[in-house]
Parts: sequence; structure tokens; C-alpha cells
Amino acid sequence: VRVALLAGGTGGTKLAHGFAQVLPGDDLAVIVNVGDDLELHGLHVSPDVDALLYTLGGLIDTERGWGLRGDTFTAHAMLERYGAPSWFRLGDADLATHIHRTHLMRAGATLTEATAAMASTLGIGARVLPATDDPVRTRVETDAGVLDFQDYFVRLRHEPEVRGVQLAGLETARASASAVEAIAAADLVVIGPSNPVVSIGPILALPELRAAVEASSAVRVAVSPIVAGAALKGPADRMLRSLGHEATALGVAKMYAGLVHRFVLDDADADLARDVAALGMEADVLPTVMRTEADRAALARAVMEVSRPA
Ligand code: FO1
Repeated sequence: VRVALLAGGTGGTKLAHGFAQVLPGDDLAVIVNVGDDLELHGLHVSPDVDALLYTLGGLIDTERGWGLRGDTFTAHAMLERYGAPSWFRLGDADLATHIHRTHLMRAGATLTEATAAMASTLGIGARVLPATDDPVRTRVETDAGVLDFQDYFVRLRHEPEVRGVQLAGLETARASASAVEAIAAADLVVIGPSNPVVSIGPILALPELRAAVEASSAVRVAVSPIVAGAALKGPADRMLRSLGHEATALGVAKMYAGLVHRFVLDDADADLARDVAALGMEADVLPTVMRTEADRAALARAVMEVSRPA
């Protein structure tokens, strides 16, 4: 089974790790959000790509959910002393990732090429494919003004209410050809349990990528990032509410209606299955909360199992 997984943030990354545990490397392509990317200290930082590289490479700091396990922050302290922005912390070893990526890109590599080279060095078999090589940057309209994504997410700890989302650069951006091809070649397209607005939204906003999903003959399944009315991590529930959606698995299913054939909701939301099915998709009730690495693999296997063509 060739799987193309759309992902960004913690939930999608954990499910990617689940698929990576149960599929041969080449059979998994992860299409990654780049709307969170930023330029910092002259370096290209790509948080969702980083999280995938570090998770699939077994290097992530699982407590924080970002950066490298055991990293130190000496360079960060020195940058702070120089008066550089200090609210976004790059660890010493993490800094090497951003320096190397930026170096490759200045020498002419695309983000896709730089990511592939780094994934290979880290021994990652799965293809980690940025949704686009062009700069598409998420901006959030909040009560505190229009903010760059990391300004909202990290500096302001996603406290301001989100009133709208803009994708700067979208008009001229082209989807990555590798990502489009991976979707076309997939037997199973999975929308991960990621924030539908700021993680999956910037991927599906690329017209060629959305068209590739719609044109795909694969089984298409989405996994709910909302369990019992709450996001497991991050502001997805509040963001859905302030943008006029229901902050429930059903609310997320409504956002994907017409795009997916199946929708996976957590055991805790079994009572919503009937309403999800009424949207014209199969509702699959599964344990979706991934506490351990084994949970990730089990969810990946279960998603493949329910999606197997009859
Ligand atoms: N998240 C934080 O909350 N604080 C940080 O200082 C921080 C630094 C950071 C550095 C590199 C990287 O790849 C990610 C980093 N993150 C940090 C995580 C991150 O930006 C967000 O969790 C995601 O963008 C949301 O998916």
C-alpha cells in the first residue's frame, strides 16, 4: 500500500511515525505544511519539516514536541546577548539543521531537495515532501492584529482569538511536483489529525494539490484532530470555534465533506459516528490517541485496515 499523508504539527507527525513503522520507506510520502516557516537570524526554519525529520529520525525532544532531544541553548543565549529576537529558541544542534538547510538552498537547492538530502542523511526512508517550494506563509487575523504565524503561536502563546487566516504568497505559489506525484501514485491518501485550518489548510489551498487529492483514485480518509470536543495539543479547538466551525470531530468532518470517503473519529466520539456518516462518508470509530510509539503504529495499521478496498 502506497500512502500519501497530509500532515503538519504534532498529531500528523505522530501518525507519520506510525506509518513509517509499518510501511517500507518508499511506500510512505508525507506532504508537509510550510505555512509555519520563518526566516530567523538569516536562516530558513521550517518547523513542520523539522518535526518530521526529527521524529522519523528518532531525534525529537518528545517532551517539548519540537527541537532535538538533549539539545543545549548556548548559541541562543549569545544571540540574546546581542539583542537578537529571543522568543523563538533555536537549540545548538537544531541550529545546524537550519544552517545546513539555508546553505543548501542558497546554493540553489529547493526546499524539497534540501529536505530529501537531510532526510537521507538522518536515515529516513519515507519521503518528506514540503507542499510547495515557494514561500507561502500563514498569517493570522487576531484581536491583536494580523500576525505572522510564529508570532501568534510562539511569541503570543496562541492566546489571541483568531478571526481569520491569510496565506501570503499563495497566489503565485506552485505545489511541489513531487507532492502532486506522490498523491497521484498513492493507494491511500490520509489527512492526518492535524489542525484543519493552519496545518492542512495551507496544503489544500494549493490548487494543484487539492486537485490531485480530488482526482486521486485512492481511498481518501481523514483522522480527527479533535477528541471529545478538544484538541489534544495546540489551539485547534478554540480556532475552529472562533472561525465559526464546531469544535468537534463532526465539525472537522464537515470541513472535509466531499473530499474524503472515510472519517476516523475517536472511541470517545462514537456517538457522533451517525452524524458523520450522514455527511456521505464512512465513519470509523478507532482509538486515535497516540500516547506511545506503539499507539502510532497501531493507528496507522487500523487506518489501512478500515480503508482496504472490499
Ligand atoms: N515552539 C515553541 O513553543 N517555542 C520555541 O521556541 C520553538 C522553537 C522552534 C525551533 C525550531 C522548530 O523547528 C520549531 C520550534 N518550535 C518552537 C515549534 C513550532 O514552531 C510550533 O510548534 C509549530 O510551528 C506548530 O506546528
